[in-house]
Amino acid sequence: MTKRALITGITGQDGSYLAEFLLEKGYQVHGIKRRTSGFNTARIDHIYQDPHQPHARFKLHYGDLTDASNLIRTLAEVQPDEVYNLGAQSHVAVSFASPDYTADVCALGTLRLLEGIRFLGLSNKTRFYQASTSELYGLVQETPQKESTPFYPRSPYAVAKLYAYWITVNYREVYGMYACNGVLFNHESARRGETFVTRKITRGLANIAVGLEECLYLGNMSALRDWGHAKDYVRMQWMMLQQDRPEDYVIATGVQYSVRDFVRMSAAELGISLEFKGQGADEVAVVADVCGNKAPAIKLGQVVVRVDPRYYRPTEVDTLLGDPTKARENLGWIPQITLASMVNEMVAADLEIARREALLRQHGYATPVPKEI
Ligand code: NDP
Ligand code: GDR
Repeated sequence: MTKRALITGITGQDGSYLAEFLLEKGYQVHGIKRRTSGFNTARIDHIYQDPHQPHARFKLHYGDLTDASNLIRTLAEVQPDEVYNLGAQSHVAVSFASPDYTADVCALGTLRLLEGIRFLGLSNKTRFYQASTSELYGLVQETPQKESTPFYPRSPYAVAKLYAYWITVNYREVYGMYACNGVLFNHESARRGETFVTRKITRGLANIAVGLEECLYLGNMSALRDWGHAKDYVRMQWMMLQQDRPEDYVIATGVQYSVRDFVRMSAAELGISLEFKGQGADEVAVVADVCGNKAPAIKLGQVVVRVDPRYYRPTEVDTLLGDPTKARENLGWIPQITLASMVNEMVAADLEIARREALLRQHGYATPVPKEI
């Protein structure tokens, strides 16, 4: 029998990789996408299948995590073997601006799905994966963070995800559902949203390299994160649902870098050596050396990164470092993609986009569109 998976957040970074992964495994993949005024399927267009094809294994359903009746109808129609709840207002900084909406989507959205599964009598059939987060650790109580480390969320996003974490545990305990949390540390890729710091850096530096922009503005460059690759992490999401018993797992690399390190590594991919000067809001990154031909618009001494305190968070999560021992020992999960190769992939992808944009502008087919990110 072909297994059926339902993915919320299928149009996002993880949803797109997970859909690819499950299609390769032979699943029938259903995804919930939001109605937007423009197209929002760029990350999954390459796996789209015409629903008129008799054997199409990929289907999108309009829906929203804030809409319980829609979720129940979709669950009833799909009768999924596995539900992956990846949908979220996932930006920590934005959650301070939209706390109510963030809670509705991230916290109550999770409850609506779990309750839908229960209400439809699918508790014994449907396995449930909840996209939990290292942001739960917030003001860290122990380093490195593992499954037993106490939580201390530091943003409306993290508090909403705390509810989602515990309601998932609760439905497992009360109704015997196969429901589990993957407590995932930051994971990135060339498909990462442009406003998260890694992608903002690779995109910004690539734009500067070809002369589309002059300077990149960042917030707290001393923040420390444990960055992995999204492809490795979606494999683990699936593995978690294939076990005999549902359990919660920390997924991380166990290695930590600062935002400043990520800037330095991304610049090096472009042949640029940076010198960091000053501190706090006065810190800047200056070009100390350039080699190769990847960054024709860069000049020695150019200030390519400045700090803009607008990007500071009201309450920051200064440091996160995960301990993935349980995932390695119980499931044999070991991340395959190193940070260096991920940075290489992200910079190469953004450089290609920047070069194409530069060419279009040069020939009058595009004009600069300033974007606030
Ligand atoms: P993205 O922000 O790339 O994707 C979020 C997805 O959720 C998008 O498909 C988005 O749709 C969808 N979405 C947003 N609001 C709603 C809503 N109201 N109803 C239905 N869908 C909605 O996130 P990632 O792929 O990076 O992350 C996937 C999940 O994992 C998220 O829950 C995130 O919080 C969590 N997580 C992510 C980590 C990471 O480092 N990437 C680490 C730990 C947890 P649209 O495309 O229309 O915006
Ligand atoms: P995070 O990711 O908040 O960890 O949440 P993000 O990339 O946004 O920030 C990481 C760190 O970088 C600092 N930072 C900046 N961040 C952004 N976005 N923009 C900047 O200009 C900037 N300058 C410095 C931040 O202050 C922070 O310390 C991500 C999301 O994917 C969540 O959904 C997920 O739950 C967690 O990872 C684990």
